[in-house]
Amino acid sequence: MDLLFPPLGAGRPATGAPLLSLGEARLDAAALGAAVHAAARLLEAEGLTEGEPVLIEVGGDAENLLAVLPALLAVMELGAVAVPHAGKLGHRALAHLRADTAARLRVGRAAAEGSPLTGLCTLEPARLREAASEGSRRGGALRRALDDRPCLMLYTSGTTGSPKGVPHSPAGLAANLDALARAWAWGEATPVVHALPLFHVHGLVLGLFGGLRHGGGLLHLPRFEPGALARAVGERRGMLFSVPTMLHRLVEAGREDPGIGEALGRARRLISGSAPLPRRMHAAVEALCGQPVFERYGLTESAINCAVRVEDGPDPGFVGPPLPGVELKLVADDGLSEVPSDGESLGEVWVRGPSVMRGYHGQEAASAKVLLAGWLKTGDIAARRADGSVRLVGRRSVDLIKSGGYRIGAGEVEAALLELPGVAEVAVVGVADDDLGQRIEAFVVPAPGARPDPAALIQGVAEALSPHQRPRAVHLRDELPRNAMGKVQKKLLLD
Ligand code: MLC
Ligand code: AMP
Repeated sequence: MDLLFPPLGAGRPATGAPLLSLGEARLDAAALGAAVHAAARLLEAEGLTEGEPVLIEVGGDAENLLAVLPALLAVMELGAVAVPHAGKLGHRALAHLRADTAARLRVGRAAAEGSPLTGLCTLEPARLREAASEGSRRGGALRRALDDRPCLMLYTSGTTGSPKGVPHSPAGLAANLDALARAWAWGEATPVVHALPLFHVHGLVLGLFGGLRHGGGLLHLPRFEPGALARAVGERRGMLFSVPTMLHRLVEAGREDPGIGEALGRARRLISGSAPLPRRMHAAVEALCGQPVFERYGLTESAINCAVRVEDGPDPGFVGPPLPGVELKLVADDGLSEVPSDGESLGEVWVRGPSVMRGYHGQEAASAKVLLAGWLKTGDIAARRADGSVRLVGRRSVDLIKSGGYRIGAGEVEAALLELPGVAEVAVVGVADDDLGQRIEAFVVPAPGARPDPAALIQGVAEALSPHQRPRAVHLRDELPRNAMGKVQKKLLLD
């Protein structure tokens, strides 16, 4: 039977090579397998049922993650649905996650007093560590077949409203990871190194699941620091997974510290994704370390769609052709016809394939808006060369912001701001930023007689949603520019 994570399957010889490295800790296949089994036994003892969602807090330090990640894998192996979330998720976002999943169980640190997670049955890291140290590989885990039932649900923002859950299945994930392995010659000799968060496609699916599935493993740094990341990639001769903001900071830090360029130069491959990497950054990274960057393009709703193939060589400005098994077309404004692949004509990217979601969790209307006969309307605008390579040029909506590689819905931030004292009206925009790609800024009309403190509003969003969704600047205004219909003219705010 084909498994999602073959190196964890019973009967495989333990090589002793690290499969999961966190901080100073190194787990080989046998040690990780034992930790997953131990977590599975605890989950079974809590009465975990097939298809049940389990909230998993993938935050904190290396020690914490070392306990939590095997539990995440165990949830998937037992036929339930892992729902990872940030350790710093705010109260509004947590309340939504709890309500939307109707979860009964969670894995993570004890909920703080008054937390929306209070009352859920909780498996804490200390308990997981204790169970793992008891050893013994009993229990029914590590046998998840490549079926179509959800094993993972990732939450992502839309232009309006609260985040929506995107279910993924083992069959879809495996197809995606196997296609990427061919594009990047990614096998057990290629460890992944990254400092990405573990609640998104990039860090979790590609980094952790890819490292496990292809056998090279993952070295994860829970905190991004340019020098430490460069050294780790160089020492392991690993494949760096990064977002453009990280490459920008590596280049900046490399100006002061020549060791960064030397270490990056020893990497097996440099990969960037989640947001556009400007051509000048491709050039700056290559000047720093002598290595080209390969880009790939994906969405929470589809996993990875396109990747520049190693055999084709680097292709700055392009995200590569569709992966094997992915159908891609560029659709004109009429929503019907396809634009020609002439390198210039622009259309919306539609994709179809095994890893494209079947629909958002419990959201029929929202799903129908973006899905048509299996095609996902991505909202991304692109041109395509005759050889199939795709060049992304922007997004359909200004209300989906990409900041530091995080996807942030303007509507969610606006709703959080409107709940704060002294705020009458608000408009949130993404402003071009050399480091973050886009920087969130908020324009706020105070309530009559009020004078809200911008710093308090920024803090309020960080605490309600998460730190990365906070505006980097808040501007107080007497009124917002509106058209004759009363709709806020965000483009005028960006001028
Ligand atoms: C700052 N902090 C605050 C705060 N201000 N905390 C509370 N309240 C406030 N007001 C804290 C943060 O929590 C964090 O702490 C630290 O200060 C720095 O926060 P930051 O300034 O927001 O982070 P920054 O340095 O800007 O982060 C840059 C970054 C990050 C590149 C490291 O943006 C990042 O990790 N991006 C990756 C996003 C990603 O993986 N996207 C993939 C999506 S999947 P602490 O303790 O946390 O350090 C996808 C599909 C695909 O897109 O194609 O891949
Ligand atoms: P998310 O759901 O967080 O994965 O965000 C998906 C969005 O990230 C896509 O719709 C794109 O707009 C953007 N994206 C991902 N990869 C790239 C890339 N290589 N270049 C430009 N944009 C990208």
